[in-house]
Amino acid sequence: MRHSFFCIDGHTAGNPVRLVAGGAPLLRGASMAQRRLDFLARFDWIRTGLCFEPRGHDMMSGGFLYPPCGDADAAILFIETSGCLPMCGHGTIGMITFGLENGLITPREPGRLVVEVPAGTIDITYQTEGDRVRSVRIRNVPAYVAEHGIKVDVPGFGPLTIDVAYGGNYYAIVEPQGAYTGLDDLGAARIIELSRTIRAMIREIYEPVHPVESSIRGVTHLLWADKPRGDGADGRNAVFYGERAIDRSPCGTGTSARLAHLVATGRLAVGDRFVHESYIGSRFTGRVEATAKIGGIDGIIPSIEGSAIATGINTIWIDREDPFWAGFSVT
Ligand code: PYC
Repeated sequence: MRHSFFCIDGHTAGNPVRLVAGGAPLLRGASMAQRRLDFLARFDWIRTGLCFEPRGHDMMSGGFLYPPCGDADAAILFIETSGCLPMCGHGTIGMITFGLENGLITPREPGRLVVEVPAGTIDITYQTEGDRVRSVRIRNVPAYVAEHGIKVDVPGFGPLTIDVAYGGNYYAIVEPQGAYTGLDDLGAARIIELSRTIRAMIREIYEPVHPVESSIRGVTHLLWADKPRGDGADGRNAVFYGERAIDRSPCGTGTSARLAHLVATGRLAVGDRFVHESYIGSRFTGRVEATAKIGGIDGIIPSIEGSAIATGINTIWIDREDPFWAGFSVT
């Protein structure tokens, strides 16, 4: 049996976005958080088939547009090599751009959208020029610091002190210290190798659980923070996800977590802007929009702004006669 998925492929700030415009399964659930669990239980083969090799690769990421459960313009379910994320910033920027440019999303009010994602509801504003969407700004779900000062002694590298912050996913944030002197001194291969070890070490001793939505839990991503490289930037980062991926974009949920972290440690305040560079030098503009409470915990409402480009359309088949119909991942 052959399943067809009609995709618009592209990238946000260099990181891939595969918008699956046709072929989404019908999901059960009264919220996107419930629909995410239903998808994982019954349709995870679609994610692995579309994201893993041979149809995808280590960084592959994207999602489906769904009708909203409540009073929103649209809903998104994210797929990625590491699972179905509660929220994905670069993915949202890409899917909203491709959805608007191709008539898949019709805003009730031009320039604004309310979108349901598994992590909550996000507000979007966007700028257009003719038929093109030039930028998308996401007022994200509340972000907060979940834990300060986790100590790990990384074999072959040395001791690190790490904070964990939430920006739609939980991030272990590694700032320059000890043997970590900056992203360029490490290089991509070493960042990936160390990130896998550090994430496993943190998972053994600590599991964050979202105070309001308990299906969101666990450290999934690592954010290596660094000083900026280009003019006008305020910081640079490399976000590790899945098993071998470094986000090519500055990472929307990572930037959100980093903003909460910088506010919690007194280095940013409400109203501040933070231009974040990625490993490859692409940029998002982050802003600290407001303070927030997350189940009684102090946090912020972050926003992230960036742009995306479609690279083509792609009809992908998952054919049950293909020995690799559900994809594979080489570890
Ligand atoms: O932009 O939020 C993001 C993201 C998460 C994982 C990769 N990108």
